[in-house]
Amino acid sequence: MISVHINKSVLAVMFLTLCGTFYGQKDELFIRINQVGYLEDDPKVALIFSNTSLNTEVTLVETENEQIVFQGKPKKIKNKGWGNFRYYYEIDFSEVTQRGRFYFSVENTRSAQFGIGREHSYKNYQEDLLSFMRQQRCGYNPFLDMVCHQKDGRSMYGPMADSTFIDLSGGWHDAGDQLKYLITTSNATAKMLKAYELFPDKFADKVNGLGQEGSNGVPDVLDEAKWGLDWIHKMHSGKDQLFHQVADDRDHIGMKWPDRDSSDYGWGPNSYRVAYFATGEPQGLKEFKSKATGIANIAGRSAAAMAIAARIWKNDLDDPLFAEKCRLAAEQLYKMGKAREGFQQGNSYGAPYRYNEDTWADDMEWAAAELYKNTREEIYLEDAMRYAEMINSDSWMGKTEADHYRYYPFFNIGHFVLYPYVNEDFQAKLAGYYEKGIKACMNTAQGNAFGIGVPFIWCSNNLTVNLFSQVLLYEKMTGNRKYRPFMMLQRDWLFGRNPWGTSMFTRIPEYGEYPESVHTSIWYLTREEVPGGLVDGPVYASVYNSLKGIELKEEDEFAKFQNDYVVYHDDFGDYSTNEPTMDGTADAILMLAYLAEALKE
Ligand SMILES: [Ca+2]
Ligand SMILES: [Ca+2]
Ligand SMILES: [Ca+2]
Repeated sequence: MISVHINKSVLAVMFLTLCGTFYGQKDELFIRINQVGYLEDDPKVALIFSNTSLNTEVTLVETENEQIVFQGKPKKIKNKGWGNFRYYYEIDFSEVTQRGRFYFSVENTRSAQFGIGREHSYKNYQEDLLSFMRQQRCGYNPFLDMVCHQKDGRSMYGPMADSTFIDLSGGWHDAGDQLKYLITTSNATAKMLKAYELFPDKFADKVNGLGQEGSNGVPDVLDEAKWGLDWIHKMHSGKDQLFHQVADDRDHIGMKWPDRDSSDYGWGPNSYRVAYFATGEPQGLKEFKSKATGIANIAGRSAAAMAIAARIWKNDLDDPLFAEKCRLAAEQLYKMGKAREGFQQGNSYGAPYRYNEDTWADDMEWAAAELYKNTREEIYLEDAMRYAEMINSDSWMGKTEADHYRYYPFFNIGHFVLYPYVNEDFQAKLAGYYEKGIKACMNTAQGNAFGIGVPFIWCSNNLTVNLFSQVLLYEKMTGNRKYRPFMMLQRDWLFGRNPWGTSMFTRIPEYGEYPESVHTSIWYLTREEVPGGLVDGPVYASVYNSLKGIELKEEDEFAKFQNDYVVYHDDFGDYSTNEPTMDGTADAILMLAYLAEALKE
């Protein structure tokens, strides 16, 4: 069957080629735009690629009245597009500021629809991302209305006897799997809190603390952050104690309902799961050991989350009890990080994959800056400045390879938090650190037709989101918008201006091309499309070909756009490009909140 199919395709291609040669018929052309859309004054550049040269004008049509609002001749571009296409063109329609819904028309091809203006484009998609976060909840999952993993967990490496029960229920399932990491949860929690602090008028109140329908007087972004905070409080199981991971890759045994988790950590299936204590030493219960030199990465980020929470629950939510609990935890966690500078990585059991974070000064800078904001104690300012210079511009930016999660959390928000409290010279230094990373990414972007500035290592979408955030916060620090066109190209890549013409968020936009067959239990078991999950994203073909256990389950709808450089598959079987991650989604809330409409009371 397969060989017959291939022969037919080959014949079809030969036939089309002959027709093109002898009868002048045009090959297919592909128009790539941001399917969600653009704000009125955004730079707007569509991309067209084809195997034949294009000599006609393209028109932009307003959908409601079928009116042409713009016409222009595409400009040929020389940068590589990676794919199997000979000609790449761009069409700059930044001058169009009319709000509404539009599509491009070129010869007989129509682009996907998109919007201009917040109400026609970004609306309130950050709310979808929050609903995806609720779908990841562990302990009680409101999407499934299901109680799970109540026996998390039994300790290893802790000061207590091994296998001691500790209540670590709660938190979020990390991605398509059901592990829980402080590495990602500390960042997700703190980033949601920052998104709220930066854009407080962008968040609705439609669910209660358990994530069930019905408002509770608390913005849902804070309900979600509190789900993370409550779990971090449990992981911080004593004044000088910290757990960093619950479960390990023994989880990876196929798709399972969270309340019927057949993985077995030595206490039988669907029972207790292992809880790893943060010792600052290498860990691993089988042959694959992590590296570790301390605990400051996870203690620092957890302290940052707690410090921000102390502020918000005191000032905005008028809950002095919870605020005080967070204030105290922030102080203790920060002390622990300072005493044990260095990093603790994720643990693996039977496979070599883990979170290889080895940066920690970024996290301590963030914590110290947030603590200084709360307390104005000089020591925190001194520490934050010292850690800032230590981490400098150290980042994945500009690199073509980096260990998985080495430079986590992918951009250092600590520089932004510290900025208002230092003198002009130091401010210039902090802005310079951001600028160096941005310029390195722009340099990467110059090598391709899409203007995308990230390496296609695992979780490239996560890098793209954080590059956007870094430019946005650079703008907020300096008032300088010179990198805005580049920032918007990164965003546009995530919503369809890429070789595959697909959004990287599940069901966003609902009328567009987006990831459907995602690598999650919930999709596999319920076939329900949960909106708002950011998938891992495109990877180097070399990465894809080297990973274990990947097998596509469907015919590849994007086959003609795959190439020997970078690939993306909307396929349940591809856990390297199509698995939504909890932390990538949480990171993207900041970007989508910025782009969203303010909520009308
Ligand atoms: Ca709420
Ligand atoms: Ca770090
Ligand atoms: Ca799709």
